[in-house]
Order: sequence, then C-alpha cells, then structure tokens
Amino acid sequence: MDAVSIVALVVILIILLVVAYFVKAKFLSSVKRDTVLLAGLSGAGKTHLFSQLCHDHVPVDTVPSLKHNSGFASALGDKADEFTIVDTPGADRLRTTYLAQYGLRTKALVFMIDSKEFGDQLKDVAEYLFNLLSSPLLAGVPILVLCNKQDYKFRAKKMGAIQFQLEKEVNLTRKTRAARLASISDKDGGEVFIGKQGEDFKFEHLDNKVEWLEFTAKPPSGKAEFGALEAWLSTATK
Ligand SMILES: Nc1nc2c(ncn2[C@@H]2O[C@H](COP(=O)(O)OP(=O)(O)O)[C@@H](O)[C@H]2O)c(=O)[nH]1
Ligand SMILES: [Mg+2]
Repeated sequence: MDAVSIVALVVILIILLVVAYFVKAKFLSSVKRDTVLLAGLSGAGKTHLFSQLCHDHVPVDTVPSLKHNSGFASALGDKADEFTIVDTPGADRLRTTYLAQYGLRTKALVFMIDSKEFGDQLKDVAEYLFNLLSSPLLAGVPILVLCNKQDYKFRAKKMGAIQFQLEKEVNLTRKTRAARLASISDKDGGEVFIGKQGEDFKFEHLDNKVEWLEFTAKPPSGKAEFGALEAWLSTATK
C-alpha cells in the first residue's frame, strides 16, 4: 500500500470515529428520563409495592425475583401523568446490569428498606445506596428512601434513626473506597465522589434531593396508605 492510500485510510477512519462519537452523544442526550426505579435489598417489599402501584391489587406473597418487572403507574390517579416503574431484583450480581440498562432513563429513585431488619442489614444497605449515589447515571435524580414495614411497631427502626445510621455507614464506605482507590492508584472512572470533601457525609450535601418516608406496603388491614408516596411520585415525575 502506498503512502497516499495509508493517509486516505487514516483520514477516513478519523472521520468515522468522529461521526460515531457525535451519534452516540446525540443518542445519550436524547434518552428520556421517564422511569421510576424501585431499588433496595431483597425482601424490602419492592415487588409488593410495585404490584399495588401498577395493578392496584394486593399480591400474594412473592418469591425473590431474578428478573426485573416493569409496568405503568400514575400518581394520585392522574392518568395523564403516567410513568414507567421498574421493580429491580435485589441480588448483587444483577445490580450493575439494571443500572446500566435504566440509569439514564431514571427520573426518580425509590430506595426501599426493610425497617425491621435494618439493624442487621445496615452494611449491605449502605453499600448498595452508596453505589447508586456515586453512579454518574443517577446524578441529580430525586430520591425517596422508603422505610417500609412500619407495621412492626416495636421492631421497625424509625426514619430518623435510619438516616442517622446510614450517614455514618456511608461515611465509612466512602473512606474505605477512597483508600482502596488511592492504593491501586487507578481512579475508577465509574464513580463520582459523593458529599462534601473534608466533611462527614450528610444526605443534604448531595446534588440529589433526598426525602424520607415511613411506610407499610402490607398493613394488617390489607390496603396500604399511598397518599404521601403518591404526592412524592407526582412531584418527582413532573
Ligand atoms: N409485615 C410486612 N411485610 C411486608 C411489607 N412489605 C412487604 N412485606 C413482605 O416482605 C416480603 C418481601 O416482599 P417483596 O415485595 O417480595 O420484597 P422484594 O424482594 O423487595 O421484592 C414478602 O413476604 C412481603 O409480603 C410490610 O410493609 N409489612
Ligand atoms: Mg422482588
């Protein structure tokens, strides 16, 4: 191959790369944020809530799902404001998959916690939440931390205590991650620093607006109280 052909080939290759870059950028910026993502450890009550929001019926006891469920729901019975809601499986190994699939589409995140088991699950809950908060795909997305299973009157942790403990634990996770990244001297581009540098972690330091709600997806009376949750969904999906 002569020099002219090689130069021509290189030029064509560069043009193709530039075109591919712009097409991808255009595609990414045109993805619409129209989805409410339901996340949290297995057993938190996500599928139970999902079925009620989507199908307006109380489901029979569910088994931990390996696949995500997706459906349409509307807040405050307003059909005009329907949004897609995705119930994600809690298993660790699937979390990156659905985050990659739905992250850019996420308009609002509902992070569900089993308030009764929270004491035992603190580390896992904090790590999962940390991963979501530090994902660039969810930058600025409003978050509702839904402290479920409040029907366990004496055993369920209240949202103030949950927030307090999570802030301490996320702070620790942030330190551990920072130390690990420094030790391998290879910044992982998939994570952004969360909170304020030099200060202990607080949810109020985030770009994401974080709100808290005590909730019971499966009350003894059968039908959950959706008022406060629907009001949040309605604002967050506007
Ligand atoms: N007591 C009580 N049980 C609940 C509540 N919400 C969900 N559950 C139960 O918790 C278990 C796990 O719920 P599920 O929706 O499958 O959790 P998921 O793994 O997050 O999808 C099921 O047996 C539900 O019936 C609640 O508010 N109170
Ligand atoms: Mg489930």
